[in-house]
Amino acid sequence: MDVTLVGVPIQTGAGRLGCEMGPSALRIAGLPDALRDLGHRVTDLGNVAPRPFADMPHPNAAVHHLAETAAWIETLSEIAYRESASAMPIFLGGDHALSAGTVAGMARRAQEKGKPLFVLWLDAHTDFHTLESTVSGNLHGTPVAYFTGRPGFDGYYPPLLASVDPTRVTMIGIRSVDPAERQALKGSGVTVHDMRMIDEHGVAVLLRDFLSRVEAANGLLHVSLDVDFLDPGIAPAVGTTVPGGATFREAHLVMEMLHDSGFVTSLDLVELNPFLDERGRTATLMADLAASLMGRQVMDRPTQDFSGSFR
Ligand code: Z70
Ligand code: MN
Ligand code: MN
Ligand code: MN
Repeated sequence: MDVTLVGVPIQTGAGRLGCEMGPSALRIAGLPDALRDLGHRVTDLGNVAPRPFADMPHPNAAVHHLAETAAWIETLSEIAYRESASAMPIFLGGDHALSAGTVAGMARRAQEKGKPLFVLWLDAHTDFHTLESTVSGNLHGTPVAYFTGRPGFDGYYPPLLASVDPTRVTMIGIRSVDPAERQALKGSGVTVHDMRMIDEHGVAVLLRDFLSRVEAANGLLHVSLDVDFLDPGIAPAVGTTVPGGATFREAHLVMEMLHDSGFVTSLDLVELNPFLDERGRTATLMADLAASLMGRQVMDRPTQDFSGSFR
């Protein structure tokens, strides 16, 4: 498969600094070579930069870095649309605000192909705030509301050329939802599988159900993997740790099932904050999960971790 890696050193959407080092850490963890070893033709565009921006105040005083984040979103929407014409783009984040752009661009691509776009959101959070409802003002809490076409972004984020039908969005791993998000999600059509659902049914049942809907509709599938989908015990490199996340085995199973489905057309790896990592273990795990999604089998997982070494 042709794969394009896009480094996205955005950190303006998060509440603390460090995500801008995410793309470097994912490369150092060996992601490009792991994909090449699987037989993919990999082009790394390096790190990209947002278009120029000017100050943009918002009535919600909590909102911070709006202009820079909006510039990133516009740039990334164009890159996702352009690159997906000929390859599978993999976005190396960077905080989760980047997905407002990548998913918007993929929605445009899907529209042009006459196919529906499905989104699998693997996250502790629903990221369903608008610019008005966010309390923290951290814009990584807003991408899903934006790309599903909720009002509240007009004149701030770039105009949506194509939106994602909320009934085609499924979230797995959810365990931290703000009151305004919970209210907005009710009746939105978004499928929210919280951790209790995983515990009761097993993640495979939930994912199989979603994948059968993608298949029935012959859709494109965008996967957005937030580091905090994982339990902080195995993935400590996140700004806000939320206990009770997905295990190593659950996360790998999700990736392996996604690979087997053959539906995934684009991927975000987001919220890795290498400043908070322990000897690169979270970066290594994220690279390992991406390799599993791209075809690495359980029996082929490396027995030892040589990431970060020259070879
Ligand atoms: C909360 C907020 C958030 C991380 C997303 C959390 C948002 N709903 N935090 N990802 N790490 O601040 O809006
Ligand atoms: Mn936050
Ligand atoms: Mn998120
Ligand atoms: Mn999150």
